[in-house]
Amino acid sequence: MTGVPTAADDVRDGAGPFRASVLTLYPEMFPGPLGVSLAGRALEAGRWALEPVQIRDFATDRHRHVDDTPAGGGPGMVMRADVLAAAIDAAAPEGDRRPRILMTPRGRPLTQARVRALAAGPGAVIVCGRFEGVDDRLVRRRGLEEVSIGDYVLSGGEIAALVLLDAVVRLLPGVMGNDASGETESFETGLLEHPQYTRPPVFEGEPIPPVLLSGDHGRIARWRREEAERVTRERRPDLLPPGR
Ligand code: 6GU
Repeated sequence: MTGVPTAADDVRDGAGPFRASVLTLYPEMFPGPLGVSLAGRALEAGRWALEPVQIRDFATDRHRHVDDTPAGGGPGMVMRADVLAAAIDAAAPEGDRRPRILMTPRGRPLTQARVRALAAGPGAVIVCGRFEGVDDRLVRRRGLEEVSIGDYVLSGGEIAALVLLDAVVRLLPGVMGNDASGETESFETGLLEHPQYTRPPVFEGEPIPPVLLSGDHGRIARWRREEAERVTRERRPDLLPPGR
């Protein structure tokens, strides 16, 4: 944890800044990219806190094993329930109100609505899965919410945890530079964003669409809405209301 309390801290429930505990075999991957730019400056300012926890520190055998062969046979290794339980109980003792999340490709897809809810809460305890998976008894007995960031397989949950935290941190009070830009962006309006242009007015012979230089704000708003619908229909028809 860094920095002193700021005005942004007391708007979340009087409970201090958003606090993320990340349980991982690779704590050196954190804060990683979240240590620079918007998220990094907010971390240094104490608007959020990050506590990486080395799962291996909670192993009990001489060789500090955190995984074992899958019951019933098969390839790969499974993370042990007892080791992970000890790590979770140390990072989030009884009474810790933060949601507990397991990053896994088997999880429910992460959505902007879930990101918004997390950002409004006290923080998160995030378990990064590795190997073939995690003992399912641990998932149920510690109430882990299984979350995926998309339909592809990563080598571990760490990069997925960084994605989730990036999405959350930019919504925390005082973190995002231009607060109005949050209201028009993709997934907040329910549509993908319209295309954007800036200077120069002609690039390699291609002009900016003239409507954007017309000064007619009604026409501009209509063009942007139509373009947002067109792009969404082409790329993500699943986001459109039925019949659009
Ligand atoms: Cl959360 N973890 C891993 N290992 N792979 C993923 C994922 C998570 N989400 C999509 N692919």
